Amino acid sequence: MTQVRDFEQEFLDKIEKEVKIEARDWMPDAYRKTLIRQISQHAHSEVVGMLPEANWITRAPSLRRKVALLAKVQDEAGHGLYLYSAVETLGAKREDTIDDMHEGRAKYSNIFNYPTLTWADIGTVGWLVDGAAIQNQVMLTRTSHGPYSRAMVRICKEESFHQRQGYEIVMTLAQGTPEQKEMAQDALNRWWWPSLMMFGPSDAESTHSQQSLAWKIKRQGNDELRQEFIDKTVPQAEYLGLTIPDPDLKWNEERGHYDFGKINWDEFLNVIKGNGPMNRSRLRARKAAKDNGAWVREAATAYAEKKAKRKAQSAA
Ligand code: BYC
Repeated sequence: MTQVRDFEQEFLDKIEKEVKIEARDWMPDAYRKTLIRQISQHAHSEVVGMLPEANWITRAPSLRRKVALLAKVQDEAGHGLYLYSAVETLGAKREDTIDDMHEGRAKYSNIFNYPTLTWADIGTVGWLVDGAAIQNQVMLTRTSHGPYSRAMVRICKEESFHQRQGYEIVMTLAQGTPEQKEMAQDALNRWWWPSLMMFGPSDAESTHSQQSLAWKIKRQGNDELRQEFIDKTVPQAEYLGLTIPDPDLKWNEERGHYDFGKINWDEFLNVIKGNGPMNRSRLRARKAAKDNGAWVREAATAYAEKKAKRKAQSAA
């Protein structure tokens, strides 16, 4: 008697036993769809995230700072490429996912819709934004999807360097002249709350968390990760002599965590709907990059086609 394979049960057994789901494995449509949504949005965030930092490459205050910032921005481009490749293993076309972002059907991280106004913002983005990204991405190295988890291992290594270079910039400013310290404090005031929003809505409001946790795409909820980030970052701010802009921030001995004030979720929703200070400018820049790079893609495709034709002719 032939046995009928129960693909769904095999998938669930793998999830249970911590066996990674690979490109050729059967997976439920909704699992595939969730991954395409999350990984492509993650890739878009890496690529859009290059814009606020690239804005300061020509104005970095020394050669050393310029080299480090250039390397960081290039790393973000690389992260986008690994992630778009991971999306392609799921059967999606990267061009389609990019069009989804350009047409407003796909999101990218809220955080990149704020402007980088001073050099201190570059330090603060490294310290807080890369810090929050690492908090989330270390968890994602354990995600159930093989290609995403392997991309995350490499990305986390590079993000740790980014976080440290950012913290060092802020430390230099915080130990500098009163004006420099003020600049660092001002950047912290502006970036703190949007950084906390990066973890997404509270678990009670999160659309996807419950199912993503069951499938082990996510290994921790949005609130738990946000709390871990706050607990880790408050002592770092204290060491710098900077004040976190939250009058309700207080160590809670009983919980073993910091209590913190209310997050302005209206601001978050407004930003992810496309109405943040820089949304339009970011999308304009990405669309222009696509249009301006069209000739490179066309030339590369023509070259590859010609090479393949020549190879086929010489093999015949
Ligand atoms: N911004 O059900 P939820 C970086 C959306 S870049 C915008 O909790 P999920 C870096 C969410 O998409 C770091 N939208 O969703 C680069 C959903 O809407 P849709 C980027 C957000 O997916 C350059 C809705 O809200 N990291 O490192 O279970 C320089 C409900 O949310 C945000 C990643 O992308 C947000 N912050 O959980 C420097 C990490 N949060 O899709 C640094 C990968 C939520 O239904 N992504 N939304 O229309 C994730 O881990 C998860 O997608 C999230 C959200 C935790 C972000």
